[in-house]
Amino acid sequence: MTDHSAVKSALRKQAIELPSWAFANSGTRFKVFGQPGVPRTPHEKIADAAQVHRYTGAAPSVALHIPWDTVDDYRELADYAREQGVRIGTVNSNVFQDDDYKLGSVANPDPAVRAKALDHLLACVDVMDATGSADLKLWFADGTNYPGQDDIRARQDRLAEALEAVRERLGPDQRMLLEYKLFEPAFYTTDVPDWGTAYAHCLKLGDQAQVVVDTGHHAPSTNIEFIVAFLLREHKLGGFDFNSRFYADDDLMVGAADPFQLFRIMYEVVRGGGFEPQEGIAFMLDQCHNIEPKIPGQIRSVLNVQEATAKALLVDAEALSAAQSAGDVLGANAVLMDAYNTDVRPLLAELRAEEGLDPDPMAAFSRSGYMEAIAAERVGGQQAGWGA
Ligand code: AOS
Ligand code: ZN
Ligand code: ZN
Repeated sequence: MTDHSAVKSALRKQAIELPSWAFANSGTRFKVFGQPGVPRTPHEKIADAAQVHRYTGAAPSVALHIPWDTVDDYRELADYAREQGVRIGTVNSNVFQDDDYKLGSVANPDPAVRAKALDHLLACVDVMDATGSADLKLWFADGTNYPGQDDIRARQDRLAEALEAVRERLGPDQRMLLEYKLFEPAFYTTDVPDWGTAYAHCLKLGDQAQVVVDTGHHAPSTNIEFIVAFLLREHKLGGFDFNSRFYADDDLMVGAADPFQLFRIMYEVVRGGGFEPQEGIAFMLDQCHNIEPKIPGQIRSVLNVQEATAKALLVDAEALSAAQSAGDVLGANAVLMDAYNTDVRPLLAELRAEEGLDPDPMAAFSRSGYMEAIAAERVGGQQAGWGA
């Protein structure tokens, strides 16, 4: 039998990072539905994120998105986060919202636009220096819409040049995490479309560059856990952007569309030693709550990651390995499915009680009156894409 105290102690160490933009208004290209009490400033986004940590005990950091979270004094913002009981985590760069970036950012054919994009990336490292953040997350909307529009190879050269300049700027304890995405907003070529491209760039860049797996950024039916296993084996998995999807980059709550896939991913993380501090994997959420309330949406997402992790930790490694060595196909599959089919909610409730938390974070937050208080206090909440 698996030892539950080992499972609990692994779960106690799990830290899930929340995206500041999940607390702001968001929507599709058709409509942004405003919600009452939505944050008006980066400080208010951090205050909301702190609520998620307060009730789950598992979300101690918040990722910033620059320029959406622009402030005059980032040290003060980091102090404020600490006062709220959380810290500032990954800094996300944004080189996609300006008119200048119509044909791309760091891979743009125009050297002036490339220089502007690189300046922004370097400015994001300045923000990291001020907040004490270790990770810069790079996602590029760069690509083309039509065959012949630009030179695919030249764009790779331009991208590589910018990435190298960012790497040179990093401090010794900082990393760059390169995120790939199959398509969107570009529809013909995307300059970092898959893990192979991201991995090849990161290999050239060296130890301070690693790949981010956003679970919504693949072609349908892609075996994401294989990618996780491979990258982890190569020590090139920098982190996750967790969310779930039915069709494209839906950014729905993680574990909502396919909890079994999330379990399979978490199993490969456990199997590959991905919870060991030396792997330094950042477990981030990248989600938008377009129609559901945002703070409870984030709490639910954290609980979903915890549940998948608990199940992955429950896999009987010895029994699995014995069945695999014996070529016992059905036996090996049964070991994995036994863990997946375990109801881990009582175990997690017990763990929370031991930590002095309410066993039911959703209910506890709902009772707290926080949602009603912010709805009354805050008027004019911001859309995720607007700087405060
Ligand atoms: C975009 O699709 C990516 O997932 C990025 O991580 C992006 O920076 C984030 O979703 C905020 O827009
Ligand atoms: Zn992402
Ligand atoms: Zn995305």
